[in-house]
Amino acid sequence: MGVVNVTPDSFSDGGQWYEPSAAIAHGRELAAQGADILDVGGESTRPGAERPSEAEELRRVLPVVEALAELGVPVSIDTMRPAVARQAVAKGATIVNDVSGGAADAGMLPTVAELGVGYVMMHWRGHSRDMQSRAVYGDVPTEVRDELSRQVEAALAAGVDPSRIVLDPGLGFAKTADHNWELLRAPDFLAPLGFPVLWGVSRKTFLGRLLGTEGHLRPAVRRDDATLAFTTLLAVAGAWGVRTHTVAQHRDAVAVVTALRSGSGPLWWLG
Ligand code: PMM
Repeated sequence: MGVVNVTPDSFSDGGQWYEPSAAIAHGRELAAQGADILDVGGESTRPGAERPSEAEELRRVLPVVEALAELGVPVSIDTMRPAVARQAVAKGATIVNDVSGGAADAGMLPTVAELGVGYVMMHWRGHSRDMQSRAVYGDVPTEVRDELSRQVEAALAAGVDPSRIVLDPGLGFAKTADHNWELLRAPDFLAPLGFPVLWGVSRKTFLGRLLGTEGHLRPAVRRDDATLAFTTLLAVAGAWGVRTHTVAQHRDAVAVVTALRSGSGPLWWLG
């Protein structure tokens, strides 16, 4: 899944693709590099971010969704708002990527059920403005799994088709670096729920901290090689997908893992 942020303030690529024409060109480039999905978002979720109005979010994303849907690559709309989801689907999006997993707006689950589209449900505890105050866990994987499981129950009760659901642990959302590492050390922790799993590791701050020197974070655009290491590991671990800011090298990593898997005979390190 290639990221197309139409925002002035995302931590990872803030402002770079804010103009619709730049975002469309960027999406085309990611598609040419082999993205399986283009994820278009108009709300920055970096810690501390204020929300744009619904009208502003629509203004940012709709022309980009419409143009990219014409490429024939599935487009997901990264939104917590049912009205944005509905209008983006009318413009050609076929997946709703909801970082709140249906928790931010009571209208989202019935809307997704009605639209009959794919639904990425991420683990979330609250809006970005103050989410890091909610980064308090006893056992991180168990709590993330239990909370996602409750959201899935709500989605099914609202009529969402279970075969269209993908789960996402929500790295960095109400989670410290240590919490992220704990989840990544147990990449199959969501397996008991029985849904495909998407991971959003790309350029996140915990990588900046790992790679930084003398207390300075490594800048977001120089975290792609570390992200690639995780794409390879997560492909080995059986992830359904990864959400990344660059695509070409991630495709190559997935091709390597797929080729190893397609041979015969035991491959002990692929599990
Ligand atoms: N992370 C961001 C935005 N949307 N969606 C999903 N499903 N998973 C994520 O981890 C996720 C997301 C935040 O960062 P960005 O600046 O890279 O878009």
